[in-house]
Amino acid sequence: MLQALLWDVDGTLAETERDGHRVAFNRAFEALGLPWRWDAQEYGDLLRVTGGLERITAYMATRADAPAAPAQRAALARELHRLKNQHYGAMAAAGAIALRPGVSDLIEAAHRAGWRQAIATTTSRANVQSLLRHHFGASWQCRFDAVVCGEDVAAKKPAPEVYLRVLDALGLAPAAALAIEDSPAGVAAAHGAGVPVLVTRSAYFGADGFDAAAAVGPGLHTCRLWRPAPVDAPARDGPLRLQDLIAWHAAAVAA
Ligand code: XBP
Ligand code: MG
Repeated sequence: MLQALLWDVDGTLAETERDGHRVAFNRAFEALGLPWRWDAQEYGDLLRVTGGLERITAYMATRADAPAAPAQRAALARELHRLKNQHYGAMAAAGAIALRPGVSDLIEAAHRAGWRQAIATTTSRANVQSLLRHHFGASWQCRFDAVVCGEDVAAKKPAPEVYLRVLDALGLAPAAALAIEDSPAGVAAAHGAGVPVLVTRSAYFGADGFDAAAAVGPGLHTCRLWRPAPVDAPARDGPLRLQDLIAWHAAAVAA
């Protein structure tokens, strides 16, 4: 039986990658006088590396104008990541990063129904806090029974550790939960932990296959264009309902 929703953050709750982290990285480059700039398309390729610190470190390995000495390069990566998170926090706090349509309603519906909910993300805790405090207020943590972030794990997604830690915190078996993700790395992480997963397609992963997912669709705000389709979807319009999630989860667990 479905007892908990496990939410990914970046790409799932909001288009944080394109509209938040990317922009904030560019501001950090500018602040340090670096000529590097990431446009939306290049950033999509860079997302193959999960974790902001890991991403900038991997990027520097491709740049002739990055510091050659490993210690200097690592220090620059840390400083850029710190500055990036500072800019990201300011943007999130100012409301510059909107939640994706349907996200808030589904979180509230699950909360009212007494479902347990958790955050399972590879982003830094400070970033999660700034985004959710802005959208759900100072008491945002009341909606989530566990919040596991990038700092809490030794191996980020696609490793399953973040999901295993959330399950442990909730005291639940994997089959009692449903993950909501947007990326191949996120789906692999949930799948690796044995958690059925729903994919809400985001800006950067619109064309990926997601064979391991219980259902794949364009967003939580609509019951249209989901595969498989919600049971009575042809006869209705509007957002996904908790019943749709229950049905997909049951089918995934039975498969
Ligand atoms: C996605 C990530 C994150 C962000 C950047 O996380 O890989 O690393 O791109 O955040 P998820 P940080 O989809 O699991 O939420 O710079 O804080 O790592
Ligand atoms: Mg994501």
